[in-house]
Amino acid sequence: MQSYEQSLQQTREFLLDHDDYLVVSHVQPDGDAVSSTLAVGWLLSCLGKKFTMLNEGPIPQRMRYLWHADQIVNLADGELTRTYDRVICVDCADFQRVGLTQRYFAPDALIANIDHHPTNNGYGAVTLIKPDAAATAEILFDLLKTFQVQWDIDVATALYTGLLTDTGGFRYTNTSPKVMAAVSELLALGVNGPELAETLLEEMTLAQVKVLNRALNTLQLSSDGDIAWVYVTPQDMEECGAANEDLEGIVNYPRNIRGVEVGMLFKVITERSVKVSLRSAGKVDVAELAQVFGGGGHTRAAGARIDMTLEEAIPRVLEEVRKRL
Ligand SMILES: [Mn+2]
Repeated sequence: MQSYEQSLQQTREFLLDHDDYLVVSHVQPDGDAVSSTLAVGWLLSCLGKKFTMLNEGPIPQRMRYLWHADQIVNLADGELTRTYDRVICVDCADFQRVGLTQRYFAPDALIANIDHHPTNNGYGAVTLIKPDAAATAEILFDLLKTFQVQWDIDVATALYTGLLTDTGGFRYTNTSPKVMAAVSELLALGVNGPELAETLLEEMTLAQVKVLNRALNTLQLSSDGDIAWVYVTPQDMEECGAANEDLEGIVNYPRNIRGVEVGMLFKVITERSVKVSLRSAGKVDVAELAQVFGGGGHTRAAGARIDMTLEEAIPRVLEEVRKRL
């Protein structure tokens, strides 16, 4: 098992020794996924390397102020015309998380896997995994330090965005002294913390409020009051004009009820497919629980896609939660 320092060096060499990279992150990208993609792109551009940034879907509207966010190719808008031999995956706990972007990986592509999920399975030729990092952005903060590049407000804002969003606004247990030291440096580079908090954490679209209202109308509590859940259907999404990104944060409402240990959001995808988001108050390791269903994540925040109807999936997940309480 190589040390974190060795992994940083190995990743540094991977970036210096090659050219023409594909930089990807997970489907339905969050703040850390987007900012990590851009921080790697920023570094590669400083190194004079060719690169393409790619995601399966669109970048959430609220993150489009980020440096070169408009240059992340979205497969919903268009295809790439070729494959890549050098791929950098950020914030992806397993290979499947990259979604349809894997079509553009050459069959023998060398992959660098940069991530902070404890459930990361170590795919790729180069691995830079730090499970106790608050965000992939924290790992990239360390990686960028190994290069002689002049940091600017663009990269500082990207890194800050990943740290801010993955720590829930510097509130979750992953908000370590290391995070705050990094944040201190980023603020000194001119990052506008309050404005980012407003844009990324506070501001809601009307569609978001409407779909939240629908979800809260489905709220149910277990008889012991320690598990709470809500669900959203495709019809809700359509009638509210909501996109996937509008569901962000909804799962915190059931979780925030006093006495609740596990909060859940079920999103119906199709007749026989449901996505569940899980949040834990601390007693239950929801990353481990999500793995039962082929998903993953962090001990307090995880998710999985389950090929069942909503009516089948809810009791099945409840049973697994109950076992752990
Ligand atoms: Mn992350």
